[in-house]
Amino acid sequence: QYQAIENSVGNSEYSGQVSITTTKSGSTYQLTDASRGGHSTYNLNHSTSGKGTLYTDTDDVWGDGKATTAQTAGVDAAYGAQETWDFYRNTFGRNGIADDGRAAYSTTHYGNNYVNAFWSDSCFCMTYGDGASNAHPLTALDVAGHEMSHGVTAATAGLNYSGESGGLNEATSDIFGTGVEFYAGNTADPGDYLIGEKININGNGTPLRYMDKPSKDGASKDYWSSSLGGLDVHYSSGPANHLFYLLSEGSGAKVVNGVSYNSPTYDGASVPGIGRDNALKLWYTSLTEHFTSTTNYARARTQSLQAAADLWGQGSATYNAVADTWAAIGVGS
Ligand code: ASN
Ligand code: ZN
Ligand code: CA
Repeated sequence: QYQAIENSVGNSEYSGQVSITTTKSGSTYQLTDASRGGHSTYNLNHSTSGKGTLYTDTDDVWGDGKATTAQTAGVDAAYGAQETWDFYRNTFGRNGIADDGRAAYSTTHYGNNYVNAFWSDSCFCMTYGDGASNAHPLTALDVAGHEMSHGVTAATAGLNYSGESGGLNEATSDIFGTGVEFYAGNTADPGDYLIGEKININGNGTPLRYMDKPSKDGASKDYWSSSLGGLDVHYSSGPANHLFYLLSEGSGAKVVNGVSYNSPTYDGASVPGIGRDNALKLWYTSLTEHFTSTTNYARARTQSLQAAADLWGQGSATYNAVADTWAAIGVGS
């Protein structure tokens, strides 16, 4: 009675026309992806409680690319869940957010003018607001990957969401949200080192955060200092986001997928980078095998160097580049 339909067409708001997997039940289609644990996407229709209703469709062509059509946010959310699942599975061999094959579920159109999106461990689910004037749902790929990565952190290191560990928790979500965006290779939303560049959260088209130089947002820090832990976790994430950028691309000026970056270092010395794939592998290995709930920046340095030793050997060129990059954000020497 139920049949998985792969290569269904979705017209998303932020990622163009995408391929999604739906389920045929009788003569209607449901936004349930049986090929990825059975992830389902629901429409809260502006409620703030419950699950809402499962998106259904009669012709299996979903959304129209416009935020004013309710189904469109469902397409973006389903696509984000799909690409996040595939990123973790194909990059790290991780089988779902908790590595147990279990799907999360996503709810869209939460409340009114709600400018946020969030993961909750208690429901093992994602919730998306519609943004200011209900005009810009927070369903872009990097936001979806960011939020669901909070579930991965909770299932692994469990970084406490305050102080320096909270900044590392937030950075982990920015790092893997960015990993999801690059992984998807979507031409309408190509990979970049910006967070939230598609959702117009500031009303003037600027991104929410910048990984090459976090201070460009006016509040995040580029480098570690002893006062870092007193900041909001979305600002104390700055140095670790900066570390990830420098590991991926190296310091100085660079253009990636048409976006220009210029990344400084703490002492002005340049660092070469180890490539984005290695940077992601380093952070994932650190998160899942070395970090704990109380890891701070100093411990993240030594723990990630243990991960680098496991991956590439102590004293290897890659290991040494990782050590130098921690110094480039003001951690260690
Ligand atoms: N969007 C916010 C975040 O992921 C929501 C939250 O739960 N703090 O950091
Ligand atoms: Zn977050
Ligand atoms: Ca981005």
